[in-house]
Amino acid sequence: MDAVDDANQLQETPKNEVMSFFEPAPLLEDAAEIEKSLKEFVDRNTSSSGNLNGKTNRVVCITSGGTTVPLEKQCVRYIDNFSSGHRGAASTEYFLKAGYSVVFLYRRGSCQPFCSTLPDDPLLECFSVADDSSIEVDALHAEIVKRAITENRAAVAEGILLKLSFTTIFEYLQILQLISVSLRDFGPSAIFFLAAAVSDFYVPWESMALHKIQSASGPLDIRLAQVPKMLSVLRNEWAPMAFHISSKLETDTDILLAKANMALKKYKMHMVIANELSTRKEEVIVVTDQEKVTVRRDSTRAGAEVESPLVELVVDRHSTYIKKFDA
Ligand code: PAZ
Repeated sequence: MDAVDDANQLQETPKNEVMSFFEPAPLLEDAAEIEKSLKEFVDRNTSSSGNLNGKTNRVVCITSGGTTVPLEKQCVRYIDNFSSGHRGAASTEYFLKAGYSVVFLYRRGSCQPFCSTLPDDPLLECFSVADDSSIEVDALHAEIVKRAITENRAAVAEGILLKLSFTTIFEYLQILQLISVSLRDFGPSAIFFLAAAVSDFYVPWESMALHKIQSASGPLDIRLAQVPKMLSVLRNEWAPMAFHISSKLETDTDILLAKANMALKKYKMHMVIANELSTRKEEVIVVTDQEKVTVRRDSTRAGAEVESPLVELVVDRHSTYIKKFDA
């Protein structure tokens, strides 16, 4: 990349690009409901009795899973990506353990916190019909089912876990905006831990077909527009005081660190989690402006996840960040 490219890459996202994404986009049907849950969550977690783990009220918004790009307004077909939501779901558990309250913004149908050790089809594989009126958990899965149900319910009932779902890129970005504005009162005590795989390209709403695209007219020719880079808007306007962590995934290891560094500088992230597609469950490289830390799963422990040391590192660096505001 030459100097001119570099300068272009470091420019902020123009306001008109952001407006032209949001203005024609379909409005969230359940915006009022989402705002209400966010208000309840914020009230609960800013009150002195809010956080039961005795730490000051720290909060993290975790995004998880992939956004879809609809090809039709009455959507039959859409573009999707590989993300399973495991990183976001597992990290939610570790942040809760570390005393954080969590807003979990996840793709409908993707991995959920406390469920990673359940079989792929829990309903059919964990339960059996005992008689006409009762269903029981198979002994083999009893412990993990009990843990998943009790820990999830406890976190939701205590008001320290709020789950909000999205499917499309339009829903994702609108809900992220609502969350970031709602969490402003937490100032530097809030983290944005962006582990979703967000579409880079989309079909603008105004140029999208209304009905199912017909195959009779031959090969499909679609022009995708670039999704405006909302990271800089989140960082600079929606949640300027928060601690921001974005993720960068590549399949070509030769460009991974350069791309992570670029994201760090361009969007003024506090951390970028760099990972390669095939090894993302084994190791990640955490890039900040002062260090590059390789974080590995403890392969000597069965069931150990890379998200455990990763969240530990994030919590440590977030504590240092908060201290700067106390001084
Ligand atoms: O959801 P998952 O556990 O399968 O994968 C997580 C991840 C690797 C998609 C995510 O953490 C990530 O790196 N997101 C950024 C994707 C990107 O650069 O487009």
